[in-house]
Amino acid sequence: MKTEQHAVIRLSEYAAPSYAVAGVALSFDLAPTGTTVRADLKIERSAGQTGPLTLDGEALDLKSITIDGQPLGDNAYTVTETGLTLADAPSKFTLTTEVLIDPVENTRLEGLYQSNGIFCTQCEAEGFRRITYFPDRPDVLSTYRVTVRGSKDVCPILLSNGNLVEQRDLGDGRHEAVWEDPFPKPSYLFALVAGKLDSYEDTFTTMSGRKVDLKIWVEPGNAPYCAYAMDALKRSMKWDEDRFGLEYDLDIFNIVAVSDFNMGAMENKSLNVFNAKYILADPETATDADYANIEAIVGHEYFHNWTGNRVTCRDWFQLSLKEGLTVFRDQEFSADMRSRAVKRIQDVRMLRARQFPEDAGPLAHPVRPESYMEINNFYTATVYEKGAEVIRMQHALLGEDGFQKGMKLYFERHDGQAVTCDDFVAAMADANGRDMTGFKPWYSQAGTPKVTASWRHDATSKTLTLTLTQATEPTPGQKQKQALPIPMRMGLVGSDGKPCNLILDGQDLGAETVLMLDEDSLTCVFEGVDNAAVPSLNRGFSAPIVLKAPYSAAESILLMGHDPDPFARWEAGQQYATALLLGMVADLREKREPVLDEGFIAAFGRILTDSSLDPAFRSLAITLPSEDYLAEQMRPVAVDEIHEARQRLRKAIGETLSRDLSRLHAELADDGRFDPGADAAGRRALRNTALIYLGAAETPEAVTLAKTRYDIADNMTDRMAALAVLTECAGPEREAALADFHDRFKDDEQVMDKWFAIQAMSGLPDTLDRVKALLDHPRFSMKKPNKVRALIGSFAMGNPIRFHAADGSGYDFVIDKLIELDRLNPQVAARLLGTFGQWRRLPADRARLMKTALERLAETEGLSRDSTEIATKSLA
Ligand code: 0A1
Ligand code: ZN
Repeated sequence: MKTEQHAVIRLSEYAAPSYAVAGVALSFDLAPTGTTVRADLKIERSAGQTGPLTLDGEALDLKSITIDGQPLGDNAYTVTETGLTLADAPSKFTLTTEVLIDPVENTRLEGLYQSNGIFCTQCEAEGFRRITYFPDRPDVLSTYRVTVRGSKDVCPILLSNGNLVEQRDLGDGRHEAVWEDPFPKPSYLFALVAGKLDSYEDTFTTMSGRKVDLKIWVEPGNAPYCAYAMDALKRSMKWDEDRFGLEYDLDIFNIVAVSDFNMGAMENKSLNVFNAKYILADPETATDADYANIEAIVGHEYFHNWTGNRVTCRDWFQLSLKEGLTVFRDQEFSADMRSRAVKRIQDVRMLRARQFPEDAGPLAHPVRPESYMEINNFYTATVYEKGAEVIRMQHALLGEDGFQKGMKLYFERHDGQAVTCDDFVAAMADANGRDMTGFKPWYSQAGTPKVTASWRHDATSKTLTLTLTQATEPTPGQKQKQALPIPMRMGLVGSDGKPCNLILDGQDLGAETVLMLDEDSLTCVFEGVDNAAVPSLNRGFSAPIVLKAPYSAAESILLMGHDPDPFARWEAGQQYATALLLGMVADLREKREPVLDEGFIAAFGRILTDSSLDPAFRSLAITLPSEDYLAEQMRPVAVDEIHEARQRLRKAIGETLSRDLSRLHAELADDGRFDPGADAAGRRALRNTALIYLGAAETPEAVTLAKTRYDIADNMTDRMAALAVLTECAGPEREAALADFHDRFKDDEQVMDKWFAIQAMSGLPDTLDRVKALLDHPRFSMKKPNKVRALIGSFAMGNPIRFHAADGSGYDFVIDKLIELDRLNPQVAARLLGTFGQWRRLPADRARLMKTALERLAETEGLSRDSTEIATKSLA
């Protein structure tokens, strides 16, 4: 494999920039295939620095270059594929370059590109170098003045960061707008958008009484779908003031929604750019999950204004400084807006589904990685979601007040700077007079700690002895692991279901405490425990660990029914279900009839019908662990048996509880007025979970019920739930519903993604053939990341049984497509390729087939740096 051409960048080799760029003036003459970019950079050599000046630049056609207005001779500079070097630059000067770039040919969607005819930019992490020559690194902060010129017809709207300071007609059918951003920023936060756009407008008055104009810009006709996103934005602004004391700092805040975008959204200063799926919504086109995502992502990007923009990262190894912290903030925002318990369960499910496998596989890396080949590959669940857990533990350690004191000091010290994760921890420590050095290995050590718990009750001495032991498996490049400080929130639940008081060393700690496991092992002796109480451990998921605890079925049932911590109640059910399902998998492998545990189904039934519990919680509590989660628990992964066991248990639950499920399904019908709020969404979730269990029985009545629900649905949540049931049941109802869905929504980009995805995730045997046929659908395009993710991504990541087909056809199909995609959009290709890193955990035949497919991709001529890094590490 050809890896030698791609250099490895290391944190240990960080060097401060040798030049500063105080001011940037850019002017763009927009044209689809030939946009001219002129850049005037006020450059100054940093004190004590020597050596040449190198600017990054890729795919740029340099037309002219001057220093202080003087043209440069040919040997005064060198241009390579990656940049421009000035051997003898003066210590202070203005560099002016003019380059030509091609937005239409830009299928990578990094730098300046077109999405449905709209010009837009994506500069994080290293896209700015595809716009102009520049020291494209986050620790070079500059103020920007941006002139945008374009045709009045094609680009009536011209946007960039900061304030609009001038606007004029140029007379020749073109016009220009000048934008100035007063806040110094790194190049990755630059943005420009131009095109035919409609706006949805509102205002927000900040806590100091400043009026901010809020505008959401969308493709023509889409303004009516912005109301929820706007509401989420206003609530985000208010929440950041109330909870963090952080106020917005400009008089204008723009959001643009585009159809083609590599990620979810981007926090460019005062000009956030969003993947349209995280802005546009109405009840007929968006599910409750879509609404919740919109709220979270609008919040996330807005919160970056302080955590990311005002204080940014010194280098890309520090990415979690802004991402982990901002995810923590958006999680807290959603928890404050909705149900905290439900949000926590959803976040942990996501962490387990995405981050735990990453941490246990060939791409494992610390929250603050130590090296990379391509930074785009490090926008990972580890940097984001585990990073947020690392912040959450600091929050738990210091409490809300202590944490807020730390945030205040962080901004006092570092506003306007580019800093490190160590700087963040130092602010937390200093503001609270605490030594936090012991906490830092959470940033530098990869892998999920496994904590094993055991306990013994002694009736004579009335003590319960609890022992916790931690260990972390080696990860690539990190053989030795150290013990991490693990905060374990816990309690004891008595056999009567009542919480016990915790008495340790004669001290009464009340009903709950946080044990700190900061060595390999910890033993605690709880006194005055008169019955065989059950430890309830890692409540609220207080640490991102795998917990192995030897609960009996009876103990799990006790916690499911009585644990005062809702997360722990949910978790008890999940762990019970996992043990049961893994037992069934073992039976199936041994060709024994699997045992269906009636006690478990009855416990599920009690939760289902417990009307004192929040419906959203009930819906989550009776959802079985996913096939991927179960796969994580065994080596090698018994793909078919896991699917079979889960199907059988779902069916048994559906049949055993059918009366309760049908009754609930009828009772929870809404009154016809759609309300996107969390309570109404929770009722829909429980009702649809009931429908899905009834559907699992695959009886003609269940299919009819699903078809009826599909036909009468007046919102997308209900319509998709019914369609999900039908797509698993071959027959005329399925075909009729899919055809109807297509006809209703064929003109809606976002909704068609759902139609592609649901078919790609069907467990029916003809799925791969269908997916292949859908590649030719007029709405599908390999140049559109959302379409690729919906069809190919959903098949590879959301359909274990078909992706892992025993003959390797799923692997071959996906690899063929990723080879094709890598030439168009390496970033998106590399992201999907990550799933091939799991070959080692599969049984030998499948492992060989998956590995062979991956090797075929790795050998491809001209493979991108992005895919090369993922493939090399996955094969190592
Ligand atoms: N900073 C953004 C995510 C993002 C990262 C990279 C991108 O292109 C390579 C685009 C967006 C966020 O956290 O929302
Ligand atoms: Zn972010």
